[in-house]
Amino acid sequence: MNIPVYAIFITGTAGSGKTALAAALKPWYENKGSYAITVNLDPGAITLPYVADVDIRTYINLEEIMEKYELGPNGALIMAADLIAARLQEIQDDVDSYNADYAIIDTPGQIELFAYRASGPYIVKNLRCDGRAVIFLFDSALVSSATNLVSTTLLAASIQLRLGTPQVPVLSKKDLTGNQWKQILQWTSDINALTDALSKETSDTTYLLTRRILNALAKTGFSNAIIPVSSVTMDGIVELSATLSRILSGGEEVED
Ligand SMILES: Nc1nc2c(ncn2[C@@H]2O[C@H](COP(=O)(O)OP(=O)(O)OP(=O)(O)O)[C@@H](O)[C@H]2O)c(=O)[nH]1
Ligand SMILES: [Mg+2]
Repeated sequence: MNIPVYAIFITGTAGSGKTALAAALKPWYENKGSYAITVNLDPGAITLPYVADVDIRTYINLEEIMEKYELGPNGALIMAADLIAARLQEIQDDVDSYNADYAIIDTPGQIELFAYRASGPYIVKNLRCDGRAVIFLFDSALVSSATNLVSTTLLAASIQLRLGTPQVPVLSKKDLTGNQWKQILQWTSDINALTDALSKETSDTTYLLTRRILNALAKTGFSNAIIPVSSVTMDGIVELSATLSRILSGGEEVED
C-alpha cells in the first residue's frame, strides 16, 4: 500500500502561525523536488491560505454538529475534536492515495482540544508513516517576555508528553520581531540571562515559581535548539527542514 513517507504535525498556541507554516512548507518541499501534501485537521478553520489536499472538514461539519446536538461553538469544537479520531481510516486512505513524500499536517487552533483530549495523541501515534515529527510553534510576539517564554516552554513540554513524539521547537514570525529573536535565542541557551530577565519582569512570588519551573525545564534540555522561522520571508526554513530530516529519518538525512 502507498503510505506517506514522513508526517509533520504542526502544533502551537492559538494564532502562532501553524496554518501559515503549513502553507509555506508545501511549496518549499516541492521546490526541492519532493512531493508534499497538506492535511487540515482543524474542523473550525473557515478559510485556509493553502488548498488542503486532505481536509477534516470533508468529514466533520461544525455547523451540522451545532445544529444536531444543540451545541454552542465551543461545545461543537470539543465534539468535533473528539470525532477526528473516528475518522482516522478515512484520513489515512485519503493521505495514502497521494503517495506523497511528506504529509504536512495543520492542527486545530485550540491546542488543548487537540493535545489534551484523546483524538490528537491517537492520530499522531496511529497515522501510518515511516517517520513522524511534531513542530511546536513559540509565537515570537508571545515569548518576547521572559515569563511567557518559560510558561510557553512548560506548555511545549506538556504537549510533548501528551503526543509522545519527537518535537521540534520553532520560534515563529521571526520577520516581525526586529532583533528580539536574538534575545529570545540567548534566553533559551543561557539560563542565567533568562533568570536575570525574569527577575526584572516579575514580582517576588511569580519570580520564585517561574524560577523553579525553569530549573525543572532546564534539566529536560527543553527549547535549547529553538529555530527562528518566518513563513513570510522563509528565513529559517532550511534549518527547520534539516532538523526535521534528522528526526524523521532517525539520524540520516532524507534524500530529496
Ligand atoms: N509576518 C508574519 N506573519 C505571520 C507568520 N506566520 C503567521 N503569521 C500571521 O499570523 C496570523 C496567525 O497565523 P495562522 O497561520 O493563522 O496561525 P494558526 O496558529 O494557524 O492560528 P489558529 O489556527 O487560529 O490557532 C495570520 O495573520 C498570519 O498571516 C510569519 O512568519 N510572519
Ligand atoms: Mg490555523
